[in-house]
Amino acid sequence: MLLGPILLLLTAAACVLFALKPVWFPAAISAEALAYDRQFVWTLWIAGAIFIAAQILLAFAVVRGRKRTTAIAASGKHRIECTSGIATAALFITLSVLGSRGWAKIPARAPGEETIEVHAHQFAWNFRYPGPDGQFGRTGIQFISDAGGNPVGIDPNDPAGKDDIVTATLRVPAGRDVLLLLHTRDVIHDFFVRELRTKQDIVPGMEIPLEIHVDRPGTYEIACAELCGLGHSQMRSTMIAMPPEEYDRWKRQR
Ligand SMILES: [Cu+2]
Repeated sequence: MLLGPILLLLTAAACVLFALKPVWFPAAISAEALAYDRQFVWTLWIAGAIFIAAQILLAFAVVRGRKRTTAIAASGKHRIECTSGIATAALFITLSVLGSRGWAKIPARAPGEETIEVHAHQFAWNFRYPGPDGQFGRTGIQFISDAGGNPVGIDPNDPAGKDDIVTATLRVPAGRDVLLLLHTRDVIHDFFVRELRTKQDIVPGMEIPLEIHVDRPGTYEIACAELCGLGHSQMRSTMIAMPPEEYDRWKRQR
């Protein structure tokens, strides 16, 4: 008899937590992140409604059926099984189609965008800007030296690399398209900024493009979202989205 009310109480508590949102996502800072949030809320409402209905039904069945000592065969009711199966499939296919449309809207490479290289390794991030000449210098594994101040491995013999800027903090211009070229020198890492609602794996031997467009200036955490070794939890950095003029000034002064 008690199990029914307990189920309803747990359901009500879960609803209150979702309604009051004591812990929730940080504010979205791009159009893609807002689209993600809209999709998330849709999914949450639908899943929430099904959850509540299922719990009420369960509590009802527990209370009503408590005196029966023999189980009733639930299988063989083809109509109920087929209807619920088809309804569930239709719901999840619709949700995933809607979600993939949001994902597909993330723009491909746009002309005139700011290109920045992201270099991950156990357990730190580095960022490289092409400098005033607009060209990245050649790199090679043999030139990588964390102690020597060359974590990216820029070839000292290439003049194009002389003006490259290498930092431990990612600065991006707010309101402009930014193309991040993701690299890792050891294992798989994952570039994750919560406010962008974006996670992208970085695979050794590949250059992975990631287009971002930050609308709101501010300071945001970059975390590695791939368990990449013992120091994984320490692998974090900061993304500073600056007003475009301020960003240009910062780059000139480097
Ligand atoms: Cu990592």
